Amino acid sequence: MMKKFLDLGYQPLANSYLSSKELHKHEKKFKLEIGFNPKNYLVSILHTVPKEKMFNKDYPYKSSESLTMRNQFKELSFKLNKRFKPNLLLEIGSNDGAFLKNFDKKKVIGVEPCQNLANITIKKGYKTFSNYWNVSLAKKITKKTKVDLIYSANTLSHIKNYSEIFKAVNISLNDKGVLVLEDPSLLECIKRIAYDQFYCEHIYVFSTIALKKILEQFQLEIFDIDNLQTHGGSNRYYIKKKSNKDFVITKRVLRNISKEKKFGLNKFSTYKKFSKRVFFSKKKLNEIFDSLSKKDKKIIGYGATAKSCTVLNFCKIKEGIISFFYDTTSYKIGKYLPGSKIKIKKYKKLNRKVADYVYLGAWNFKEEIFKKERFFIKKGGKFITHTPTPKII
Ligand code: JHZ
Repeated sequence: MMKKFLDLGYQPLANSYLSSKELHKHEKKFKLEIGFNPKNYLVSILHTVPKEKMFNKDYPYKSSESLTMRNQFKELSFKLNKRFKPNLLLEIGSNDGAFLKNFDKKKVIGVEPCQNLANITIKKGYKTFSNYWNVSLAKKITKKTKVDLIYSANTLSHIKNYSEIFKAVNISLNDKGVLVLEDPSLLECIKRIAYDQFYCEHIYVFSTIALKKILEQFQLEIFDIDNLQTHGGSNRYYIKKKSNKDFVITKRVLRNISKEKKFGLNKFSTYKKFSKRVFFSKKKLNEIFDSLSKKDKKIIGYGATAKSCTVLNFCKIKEGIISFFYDTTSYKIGKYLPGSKIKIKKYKKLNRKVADYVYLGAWNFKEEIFKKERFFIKKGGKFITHTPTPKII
């Protein structure tokens, strides 16, 4: 049923940063192939890794690490309060509480399977369940009171069994309640040749047309959409139970659907073209690194993202080409990127003594980073990006 269109080779677990002790041990790698299902338009990776291997007590990614995300969650909390006035809200994949902390503690419940992250909100007094979201948890949490709003950002794309998610949502959500989902947009991913949206954790990259089809199976429907710049282009879907007639389906939903169909997200040929562009992108990026290395330019990386794992391993960029990465996440500092084994150092403001060129691992935070590093830019420092086309900026 799934038709393969892209092979990104063998890849290590994207968020499994290596300690110096692990550096010389054998790293387990997994085939990263991407496919398209012509029946429901779903795009997904073809070989999945058990969730316990990825989302556990050592999960390194914290949503609060970026100012952009902190601001966005704050803004969104105002918006949701104003539009839906929820008395009780539940977040699936609450991470370190970047979103939850904008609400009254009595009015929110977090669900976060990674214990190290759940502990952060538990310690701050937020009711948080350190579990995977599923039917039995939904029954337990909302036995007495159902919730008015369920929010989940960058979580649905990580869960193989989406049926379980929506079944559980139907149990916990009031009949008049709203489900708000936020995930990278497939249209933006394809347009920007952002093939690094594919890695072990991102089982799906959703389009509106695919999500719509899935939701139909659970008597749920999208009634509004926000197109966001977040994470290199995301969609925020507002979803209701079909039986709820309080919300009309906005023109934005219809516009997104026709935009995606016009672009060809419902056709396999679109993905084959994308695949060709990905290989071209690899060639171009390698040419840039090769020419700078020949000139003995100092190159470092910025933002040791999960996405970087796909790029570095697919393009075979190793330590020696990029000397090290800067990152602000304490858990990543002192470790090495999986596969490429490039060291991660504690972030310091960029200056020309350290680097001539900086590869943007966190390209999705380009604006925030460029603002922070204006001094480096003023002094002639340059950045390298692979999206939408590999270039020096
Ligand atoms: P960022 C993770 O992906 C994993 P990643 C996950 N699978 C997912 O879906 C998304 O998040 C949402 C650093 N940084 O957000 C912090 C700086 O050092 O692009 C982070 O390590 N300085 C759950 O890892 C990384 O970059 C800065 O100024 O691809 C950003 O990671 C900024 C802005 C970030 O997600």
